Amino acid sequence: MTSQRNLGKNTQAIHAGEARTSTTEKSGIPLLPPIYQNSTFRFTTAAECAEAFRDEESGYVYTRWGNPTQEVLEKKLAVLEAGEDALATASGMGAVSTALLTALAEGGHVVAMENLYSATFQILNEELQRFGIETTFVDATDTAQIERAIRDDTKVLYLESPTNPLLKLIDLRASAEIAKAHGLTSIIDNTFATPCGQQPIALGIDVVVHSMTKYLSGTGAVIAGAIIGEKEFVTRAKEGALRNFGAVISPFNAWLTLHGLTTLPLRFTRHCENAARIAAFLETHPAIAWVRYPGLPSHPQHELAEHQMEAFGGMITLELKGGRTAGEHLVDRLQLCSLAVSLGDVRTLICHPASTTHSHVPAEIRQQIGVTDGLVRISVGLEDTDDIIADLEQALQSHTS
Ligand code: LCS
Repeated sequence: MTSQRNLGKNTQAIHAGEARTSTTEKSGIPLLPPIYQNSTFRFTTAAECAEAFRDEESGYVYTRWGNPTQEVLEKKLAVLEAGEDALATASGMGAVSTALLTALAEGGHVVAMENLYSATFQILNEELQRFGIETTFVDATDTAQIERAIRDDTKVLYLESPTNPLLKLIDLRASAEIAKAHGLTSIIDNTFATPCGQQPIALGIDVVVHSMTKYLSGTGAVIAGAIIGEKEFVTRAKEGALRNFGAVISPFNAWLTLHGLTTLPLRFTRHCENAARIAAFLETHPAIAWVRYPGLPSHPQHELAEHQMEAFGGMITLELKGGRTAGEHLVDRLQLCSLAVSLGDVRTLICHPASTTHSHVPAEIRQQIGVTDGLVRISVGLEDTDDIIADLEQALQSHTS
């Protein structure tokens, strides 16, 4: 495994975690890791079964506790995110909740970025509150605000960068240093950047979570999530919150994600190339007030993006001059791009966060964090860029003309 960490990203995505030697006496190893679509495992003796219960490393017992297909995926994820160990989960929210439940104890306190995926915001703002765990939301683009919000009982620093949907960036190295100095567990949702766009663990962050529903699986076929971090944390998550609360990934979804991951670096490069061209086109369009893309020099934190990101991703956010009406008009007229939530798909997906992904966030908080009514989010797909631009152009023109 150690040597796999020195390989290139494409090689890691294809080979890491996969068997090179046969586990049976027969020769011929399946080139694709097989799918173990079973809930339980049979033992031949009581002693063998008891041993598997005593020592978890010694064998598979029950798929909620572990499954060979899931474990190949987890080994690949750990290598790609440069973490010691990884855990696959049933969804991105399964990863977020499992990571938080593992890092927190009764009555603790969280400092979190104010602009987060809406369900994560709800977990922190509502669900955990019910158990006496408070969260202070700050604009973590200003790291001084993180430091100021830390209390004696703070246990976790929770971040997203780039954020959903505003593509704000947080200085991860500086944030990780603050967390370390105060003994906090730092957690980042790396869904938008992927391990190809930024490597938070190498920048000092403790735990990475993902919605693998997005770029990591890549084809829009699964709901899945992941946690990557130190072995001690991942083991606690696996043997505690994941197993007992039950957000385990199904073998089939683990298998689909595993194969999606093999093309992640290739896909991500193309997502980034397409997004860069489309962002530049949109920025010059008269119907658009502003465009936000970390790779554009006009992004307020472009310098930080260049410093901490290896690639700028496939997400673009823009504000239409005509507000909500113009936003609805745009999405109604698209012919190639799809009006859909989610992101990281091979297809270009466009959504209107105020009425969809962030509709559960109270209007005044939406306004405060910048999720305005004219905001449109584009997840740039892998189609030919000229075709995406032509579709956007005709949809925008029919409104302005
Ligand atoms: N984290 C981020 C940054 C997300 O964007 C999402 C879902 C999740 C976690 C949750 O992942 P899930 O449980 O759905 O796998 N984001 C969505 C979005 O922007 N549109 O639809 C879903």
